[in-house]
Amino acid sequence: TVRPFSEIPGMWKNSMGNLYTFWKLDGFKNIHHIMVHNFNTFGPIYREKIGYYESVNIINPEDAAILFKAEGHYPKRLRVEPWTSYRDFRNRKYGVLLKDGEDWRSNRVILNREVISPKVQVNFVPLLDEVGQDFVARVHKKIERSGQNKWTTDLSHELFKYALESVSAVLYGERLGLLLDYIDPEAQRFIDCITLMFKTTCPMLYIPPSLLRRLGAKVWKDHVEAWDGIFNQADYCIQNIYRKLRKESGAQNKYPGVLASLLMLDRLSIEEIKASVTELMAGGVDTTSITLLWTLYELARHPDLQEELRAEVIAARTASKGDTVQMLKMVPLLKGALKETLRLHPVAVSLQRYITQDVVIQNYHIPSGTLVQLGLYAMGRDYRIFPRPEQYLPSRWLRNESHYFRSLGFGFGPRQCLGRRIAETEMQLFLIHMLENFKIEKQRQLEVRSTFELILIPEKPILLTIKPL
Ligand code: HEM
Ligand code: 2DC
Repeated sequence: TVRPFSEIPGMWKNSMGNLYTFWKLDGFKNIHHIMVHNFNTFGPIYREKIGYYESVNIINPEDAAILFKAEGHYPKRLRVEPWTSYRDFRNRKYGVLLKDGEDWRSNRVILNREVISPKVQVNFVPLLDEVGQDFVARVHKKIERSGQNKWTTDLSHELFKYALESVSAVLYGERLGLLLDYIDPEAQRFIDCITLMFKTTCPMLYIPPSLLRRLGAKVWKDHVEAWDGIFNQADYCIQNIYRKLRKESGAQNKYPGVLASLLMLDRLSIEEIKASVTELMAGGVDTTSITLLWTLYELARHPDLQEELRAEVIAARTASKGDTVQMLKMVPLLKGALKETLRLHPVAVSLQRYITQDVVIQNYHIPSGTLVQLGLYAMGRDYRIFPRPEQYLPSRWLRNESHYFRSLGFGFGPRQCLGRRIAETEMQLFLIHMLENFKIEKQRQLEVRSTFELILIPEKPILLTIKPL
């Protein structure tokens, strides 16, 4: 017989006490480790209440399947209150990230066509390939200048620029020039604002932003300043394209980018286009760059695997005879490596949905309307789900190990990551160019853990040594 909701194990009775313990344990930074600990204590399902927000947490792929089958027609995830508060405060429209219900769906359907349909990926490849080539040229130059035939560095800043250059190329059909020696200080400021925006979101997840605003808290002020910086820079880029489009007459043959395509399609209002394009631009920086950094870190730790991947890439280059789109279909192990990176180092600590029908998970009844969270980080490291989870094994994604609801780094279903195709293409092309040109090495055999700054990021800088082949 099915057990009632009230019997789900966990610490959900003393929510303010939990908030205090959470605070003391530096829970903000360790949310992912705390979730692993909770699954070890309570088993594969537990209930939790921290401050004002309450959820049921699950870890098994089979349970994730039940969760996503109950997400309804308008899938809704946990609302990031500081983000909506900022928009309310400044009177800005929500983009697809923050919308819900029919408003979300009608916008998302139109955006899907321009951003993640397989049809448009073909347009992105040449743009992203060029950015990849420029990155490699820049690294060669850095190596030359070092005079040591190698370059040892914390690559994160270069990767942020690579990611912003890539997503901008796709959105605006134009280059910002971030891989040149002298870059626009405004673009650097945009990158810094995104980091600050993520960082200042964390404490406000558990304390209502409206309260912090009335108290004049520094964290709220910093958060507003960060979003202001993001919106101003995005506005500047969008205005620029908008003006050009109005001046130009007649159809161009060249692919004009996502923004111009949306403007010409004329099915969303300008304000709606602006809101979603700003989210895409901001969402496209830290996510892919940090995933690439983790991948390079893993390749440096596994030299044999690095050679294997290089061989695959070189063979694909030859076989595809200069057709890059074709080449991307011939690198299964490289794609496995990216999945493996997101398994061990996911960007999102959890996936969440408010379920729209009653379900039974682990033999407990869960009523419609409950916030259910899948612990993505915890799932990726559980030995019952992934054999030898501590090992970085891209080939596990090629073998007949079960993949059922196990590759969820970009979320699932109609509410999954809108930037997924851009991210995947951009990351695959980056790795292809890096593997064709350089050997990646690492200083010492140091383990780097994750820390939570809304997204999961390395707790300390990762130093890599890059050598020409
Ligand atoms: C949503 C992960 C890159 C834009 C999401 C979600 C995840 C995610 C887990 C929530 C999905 C769900 O609830 O099912 C990632 C990862 C990335 C990445 C791992 C790279 C490695 C990007 C990029 C962009 C982007 C490059 C923009 C170009 C968005 C947007 C949403 C989203 C707009 C909200 C979609 C909606 O609510 O309809 N992402 N993301 N992401 N992501 Fe990404
Ligand atoms: C953070 O408890 C932890 O892709 C919270 O590109 C639950 C939660 C809700 C939504 C998640 C968020 C977490 C992590 C960051 C995500 C976000 C949805 C989209 C966002 C996963 C897990 C992200 C990084 C977007 C951000 C776009 C933004 C900069 C405009």
